[in-house]
Amino acid sequence: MNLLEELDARGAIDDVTDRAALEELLNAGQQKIYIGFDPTADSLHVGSLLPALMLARFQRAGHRPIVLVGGATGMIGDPSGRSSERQLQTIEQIRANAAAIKNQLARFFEFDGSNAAIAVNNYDWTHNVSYLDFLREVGKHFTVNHMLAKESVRSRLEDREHGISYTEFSYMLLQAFDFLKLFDHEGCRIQGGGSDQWGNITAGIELIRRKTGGQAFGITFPLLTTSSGEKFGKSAGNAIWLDANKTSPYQFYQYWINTDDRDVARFLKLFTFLPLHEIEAILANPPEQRIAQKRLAAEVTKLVHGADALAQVQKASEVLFGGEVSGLTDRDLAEIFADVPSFELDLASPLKVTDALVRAGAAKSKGEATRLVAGGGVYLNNRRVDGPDAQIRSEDRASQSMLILRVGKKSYFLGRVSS
Ligand code: 383
Repeated sequence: MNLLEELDARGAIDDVTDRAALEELLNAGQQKIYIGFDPTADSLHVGSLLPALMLARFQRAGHRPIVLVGGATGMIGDPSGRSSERQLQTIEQIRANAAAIKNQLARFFEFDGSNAAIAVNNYDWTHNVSYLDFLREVGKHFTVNHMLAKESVRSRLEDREHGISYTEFSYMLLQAFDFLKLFDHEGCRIQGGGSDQWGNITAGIELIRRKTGGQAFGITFPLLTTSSGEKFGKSAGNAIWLDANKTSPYQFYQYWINTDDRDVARFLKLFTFLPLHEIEAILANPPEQRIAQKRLAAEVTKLVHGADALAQVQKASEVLFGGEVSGLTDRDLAEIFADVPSFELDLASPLKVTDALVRAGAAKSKGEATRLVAGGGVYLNNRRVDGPDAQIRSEDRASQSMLILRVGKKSYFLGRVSS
């Protein structure tokens, strides 16, 4: 299978310009391919994974990825796929965001060797181009008629209430200018992106043809939907970020674990580097074992947060199933047990387990608490409590200031130790 066939088999291609010629170009030798990311936030989210992986797949196939951060385009705002005008960001914000996402992107690529990745920022070649020069050199090659026909503009023209500013209307010219620059200076002939980028990418191909007579190519991948109707990359309305401070590795892992059975085959192909035959073998397991979801979550978490973080979240995920509660932090425990009742306790002096059970609301009375412990159904940090006289001491904390009480198989209570 050649690269495009492999991408097809993974469901990673929505559209390609002149496929036959692109296939020939890729077979002929090393090529450069670029994808742009605008610094619209201080972190990428899972929606950026597909483009990053697309570039990484080209790199693994021997080609050179160019990762473009849109320091210039981020100052304007891409209208593609948006139903309303964007708010302009401050220059400081854009700079800070650009630095943050550049770091995040770097972890997906090799920056050494014969097919090293290249990082660029379009601010570098855009900021000192004069308005007059731009209109003469770039604007002259586009008819407004043609620009109005692009989906990103057309949809906003139909919606008269929102409309589109002249600023956002001009966005496609900036992205076209980037492609021309990378074509001229880097010999880059391919641009990738999500299907929302089709209009911007083809604008660049057209500009290159008009200015140089050369042929450039575009390849887009599908924008994802989920079977459940929840937007891909959101959980209860919140974006799933790649920054561990915005979405913890535990929440990130859980997002993938919760993948619908109907989506898991598609996601394994799109979001992992696992060979297709291995994915088939994983999918042959009974769906109720959720082996496919666990593998998907493990692969993507490792890719984004690293092997150590993965080991930690896997361990944390076992805690809810009676696994060992050790080596975890307050933050881990607070996340794992976000949805269970919590209670305060003071361990300046030892506290009887039965008293703690009443405090936690796990038993209505001391009598009930005593019967629960005597029946062998009470656990402190997932270890069975011996008898009704057992005490909880300061050193029984599972993390800095937390411990876990459990009654029966599934009733958990999070204890917050005040001193
Ligand atoms: C800027 C300058 C270029 C080429 C591309 C750009 C950015 C592009 C854009 N992309 C989106 C973004 O940055 O707005 N105009 O949020 C998203 N991408 C990728 C992919 C996607 C697109 O970063 O479909 C999803 O992630 O293309 O929406 O010279």
